[in-house]
Amino acid sequence: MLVPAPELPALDHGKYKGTPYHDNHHSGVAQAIPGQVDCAYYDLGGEGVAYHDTDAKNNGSGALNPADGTYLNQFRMNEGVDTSYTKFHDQIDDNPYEVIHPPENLLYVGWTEPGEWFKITVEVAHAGIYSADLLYTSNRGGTIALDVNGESATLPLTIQSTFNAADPIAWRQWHHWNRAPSLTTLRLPKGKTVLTVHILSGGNMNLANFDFKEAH
Ligand SMILES: [Ca+2]
Ligand SMILES: [Ca+2]
Repeated sequence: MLVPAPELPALDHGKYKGTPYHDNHHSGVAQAIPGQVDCAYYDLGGEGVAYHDTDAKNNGSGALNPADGTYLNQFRMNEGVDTSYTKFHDQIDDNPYEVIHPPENLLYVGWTEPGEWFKITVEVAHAGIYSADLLYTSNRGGTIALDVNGESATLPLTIQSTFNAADPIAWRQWHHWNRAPSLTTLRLPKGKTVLTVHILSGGNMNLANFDFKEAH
């Protein structure tokens, strides 16, 4: 849903202290639009700056995924946002009850709760209207919303439930992947831009990535 904006909000470089994510395996270059924007590479800057999470613990990295020295299990394990990755053993994220199969070892943000948010600095090739697909799971549905440079840019976006009663394994309801086509359309300014992903209601979602394409 497009919300007309009389003026594109510009990024206030003096105000926002977050920076694009980087580590030894991932460059600090802002994720590019058009293109796929991975939620797990939300910005560096910590609680209250780059994100707000319900608890300071990462319930995925270092917890569900024990700290064993591997990159994926220990990914951002000391940050509050809860992150995990897709697993194909035992038909966890490669199961017959999901709509699509995600890539293996794909990092995502999970354990989402209403009121949580995280920011991602992106680099937009040119100003324009973009549509975004979302790769996600949601075992009971919910709503999210996006800000652009701190200004509300979408109405609440309905995330369809991926609950499938046919699945005999209860915990796997968190692993039924789907792609929401053109979940939203939004206007983006050219250049360095900060997106904020807000969890509004429902929670219990796994958010892997938004795929931004220019809308024609
Ligand atoms: Ca947490
Ligand atoms: Ca959380």
